Amino acid sequence: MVRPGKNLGKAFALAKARYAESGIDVEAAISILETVSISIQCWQGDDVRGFENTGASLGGGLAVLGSYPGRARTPEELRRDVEKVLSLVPGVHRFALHAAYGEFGGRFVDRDAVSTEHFENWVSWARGLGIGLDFNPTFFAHRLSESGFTLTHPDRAVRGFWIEHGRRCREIGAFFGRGLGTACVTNVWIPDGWKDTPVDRRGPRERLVDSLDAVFKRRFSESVHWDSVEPKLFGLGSESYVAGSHDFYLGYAAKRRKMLCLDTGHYHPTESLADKLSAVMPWLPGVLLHVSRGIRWDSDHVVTLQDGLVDIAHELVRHDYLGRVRLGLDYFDASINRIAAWVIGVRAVLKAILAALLEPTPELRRLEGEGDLTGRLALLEEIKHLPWGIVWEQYCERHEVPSDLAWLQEVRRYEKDVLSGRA
Ligand code: RNT
Ligand code: ZN
Repeated sequence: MVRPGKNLGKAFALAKARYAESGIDVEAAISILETVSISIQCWQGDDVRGFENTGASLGGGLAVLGSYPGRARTPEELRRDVEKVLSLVPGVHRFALHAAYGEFGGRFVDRDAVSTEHFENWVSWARGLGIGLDFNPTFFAHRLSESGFTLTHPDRAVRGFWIEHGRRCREIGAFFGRGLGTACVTNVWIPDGWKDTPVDRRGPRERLVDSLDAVFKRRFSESVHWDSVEPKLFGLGSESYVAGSHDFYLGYAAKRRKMLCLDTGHYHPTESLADKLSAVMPWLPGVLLHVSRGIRWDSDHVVTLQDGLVDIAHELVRHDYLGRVRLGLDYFDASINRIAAWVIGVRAVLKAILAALLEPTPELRRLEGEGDLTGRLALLEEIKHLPWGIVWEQYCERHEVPSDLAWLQEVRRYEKDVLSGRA
C-alpha cells in the first residue's frame, strides 16, 4: 500500500491548530465521523441484475448503461468485491440488498415466495464482517411488472402478488435486524406510473394506500426493523405520472410513522434536497437518504463531492440529524470499474460530512442571529477552503485505508488479479 506523504503528521498538527483558532475541535469531529455508516448498494456491483437468472429485462424505468468488464456474476463474487470496497473506505458501513439477490440454489423462486432461507448466507457473511444489512423488495424486472404497475395495478390478483412480495421482504428485513443486532431499513420503491397523461390520477394512489397498508400490516420492533417509502418525480416510461410521488409518500410516511426515503436524484434539478430535510423531519420518525447524482434525466450517476451533497451534509450536522437519518448510496454505473464507483461514492459522502463537521457553526449562527448577513456570507465563503482535506487524509491513515489515489492502485491491482478473470 502506498503510504501517505511523510509530512502528513506535521500538516495535520497545523490543520488542527488552524481549526482550533476558529474554535473547532478536530478530534471531536473525527469521533462523530466514526459513527457514520453508509449503506452500500448491492446493485452497483452487477448492474442491477441479481441472482434470479430469469432473463427478465430490468424495466421499471431503470437503465444501466456501460459494459465495463468484471461485473459480479455470483453472490460469492459480489461479496468478495464488497469486501474489497470495505477495505478501501474508512469506518464501519452497511450493505443494502435487493430481493432479487437471494441465493436460490439454481431453482426458480418467484417473488411471492422469497424467504429468509434465501438470505442466510448474506446474514452469516455480514455477521462475520460485523456490518448491518438493509433491504429492498424488488418491484421490477419481472413479468408482473412489465405493465408498469405493481402495488397500484388495477387487477387485484397482480396487486396481491406484489403485496405478498412486500410482506415477505419485511420478514427478511426483520430477520436481518434480529440476526445482526442492528435495525434493518426495508425500503419500498415501486415503478408505477404512466408514460402519457392519465385520466385517472386518483385510482392508483388510492390503491397504493391500501396495498401499502396490507404490506405493512405486521408490526416489528423498532430495534429490529424500519420501513421506508421512496418517492420519485418521474422515470423513463413514467414521465407524465408517478403514483408514488413526493407529496403522496410524505403524507403516507407522516401518517403511518414510516421513514421517508429521499433520493437525491428524484427531484427537479433546481430543487434543493438539503432544504427538504428540516421541512420533513418534524413529521417523521426518520429519513433514509438515497445519495445519488442526477444528471439531466438520469438519477443514478456515481456520487461525487458536489455542492448539493455538501449542502445535505451541513443540514445533517448543523441540526443534529445524523442519529435519525440513514445514509445509503443509490446509483449504478457500468461504464467504469464498479469497485471504484463504490469507493468514490462512499468516500465522497464521508468527506462531505467531515467538511460539515469542521464548520465553525456557532460563529455562523452568531452572525446570522445578530443580523450580520455580510459577515455570514463572507465567512461561509472563506471556510470552504479550510484544510479539511488534511484531516481526511489523517482519518484514512488512522483507519489504515489508503488515502488519496493510493486506493485506485489497489483497485487496479484487484481488477488485474480478480475482475479480469470474469468473462
Ligand atoms: C429507483 C429508485 C430505487 C432504485 C433501487 C435499485 O428510481 O431510486 O431506489 O434505484 O431500488
Ligand atoms: Zn433510490
